Amino acid sequence: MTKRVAIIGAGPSGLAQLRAFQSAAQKGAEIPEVVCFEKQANWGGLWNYTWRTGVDENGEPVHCSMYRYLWTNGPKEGLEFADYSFEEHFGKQIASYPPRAVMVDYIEGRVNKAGVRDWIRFSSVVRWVEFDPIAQDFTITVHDMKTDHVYKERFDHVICASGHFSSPNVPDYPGFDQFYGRIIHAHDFRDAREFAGQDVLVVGSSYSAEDIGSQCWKYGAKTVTSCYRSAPMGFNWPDNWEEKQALVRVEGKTAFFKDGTSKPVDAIILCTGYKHYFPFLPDDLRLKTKNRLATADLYKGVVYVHNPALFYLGMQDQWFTFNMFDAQAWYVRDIIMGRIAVPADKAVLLADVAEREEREVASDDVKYAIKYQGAYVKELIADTDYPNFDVDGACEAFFEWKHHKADDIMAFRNHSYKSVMTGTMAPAHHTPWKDALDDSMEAYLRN
Ligand code: FAD
Ligand code: NA7
Repeated sequence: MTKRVAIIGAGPSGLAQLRAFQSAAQKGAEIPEVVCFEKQANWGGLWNYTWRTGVDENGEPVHCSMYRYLWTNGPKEGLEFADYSFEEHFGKQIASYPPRAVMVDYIEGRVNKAGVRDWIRFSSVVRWVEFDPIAQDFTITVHDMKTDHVYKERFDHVICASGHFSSPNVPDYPGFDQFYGRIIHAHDFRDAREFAGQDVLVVGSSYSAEDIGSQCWKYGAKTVTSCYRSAPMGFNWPDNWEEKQALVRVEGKTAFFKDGTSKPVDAIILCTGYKHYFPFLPDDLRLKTKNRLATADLYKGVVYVHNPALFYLGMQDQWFTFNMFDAQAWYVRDIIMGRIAVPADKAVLLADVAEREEREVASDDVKYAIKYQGAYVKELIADTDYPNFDVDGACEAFFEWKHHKADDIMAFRNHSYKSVMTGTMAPAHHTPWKDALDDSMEAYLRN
């Protein structure tokens, strides 16, 4: 009997998995029956923008953490699909930091070409997954929101691709309950124009703090203050941006910081990261990990050590994204199709995880971390037929990106890099990022 495989989520990771199976079928292999469950009405995961915050049209938590005017925060040359270049999709090379709408078009292009949309059941929320140790299979409980029908189906394998930048980590600070203004988490940030003319405080010192602060600055905030718990971002900020030590408390409209200073603020945006959150998984199947490069409990970063019939995609913190998800998806496909063997001895799986963790913490240098994840991508693609690509070249693009950010944080997106898939240099964008207020696809592609 044909194996049945369930994929949870049709974001970039889940779509990579669909494309991996479809590509094997295209080459003549017999593939399992694949069903992808997606709770949103469309594919694209986080890239599928919605104005909604809180709950969606079905009363489910909104998945989207993206916002208007978002441009990629790293060069597209680091994430390009090895089997579907930007040039193939757009018919020309495009600039290096595309806005979200351009990225969605690219993501969709590959899966439209592969013809896998019919494999996805949209508006279908996975409510629960159980493993039957006797039958050695999984039962998935799904809520079909279109028909308001809850049903169960059995699968031999489950691939969890539900993302981990959607459930916000929301700390509380003394005085928040009395604050005279708006307090939101980055997950609910949608339009920077809301903060035009305001004194904005962003809490956190990672990607969301940097980019949401920059969006507010670009779209007319009066001042931006960012504050850090561990280490400052340390960029050369514009004159009306100040970076402070940790927030301690707020009183009325005044924020107080660890260094003893204070400042009046109109709004507080908590850019305090996300939680790996799987409300549909029981204790024995649920991944518990921090946002790091070497996830806990995943052999080769994808096989759940406590039940190797269960896989997770994209659960790492990410330098590499789309092509890393591809590398993982091709690898998982080949395990399921019997092309790659997973050691039967659990001690071997655990040793693999321990070795990855040890290697990750050996250095806190950024270049080391980028190379570490690059090596992981290489390791996986070496064992499958995913098109080989110049991973070191992609790492070089990331190194340059880091330099460009250090040079001028509000201008790094004006730089261009060379595609490691086609060898073509990206053109310079026609308008500097800080002046490009119209980020529609039409405007962006006018190069
Ligand atoms: P997601 O994109 O989160 O997709 C998961 C999917 O699973 C969603 O469609 C969701 O609806 C579905 N799902 C979840 N639970 C269920 C359920 N119970 N039942 C059914 N379906 C379910 N990466 C970059 O490369 N470049 C960037 O510029 C960039 N910017 C980012 C900006 C922000 C604000 C954030 C939050 C992330 C950004 N990322 C960026 C990283 C991002 O994680 C990846 O690009 C990518 O979206 C991850 O894909 P994924 O499929 O693993 O997860
Ligand atoms: P990250 O990268 O996980 O960073 C979370 C940040 O939030 C980080 O600076 C943390 O500081 C800070 N943090 C976490 N908890 C607190 C509390 N309680 N108080 C103050 N600061 C806190 O999440 P991002 O949202 O920036 O990025 C996630 C993805 O979205 C990323 O892949 C991007 O592509 C977009 P710490 O350094 O731990 O002290």
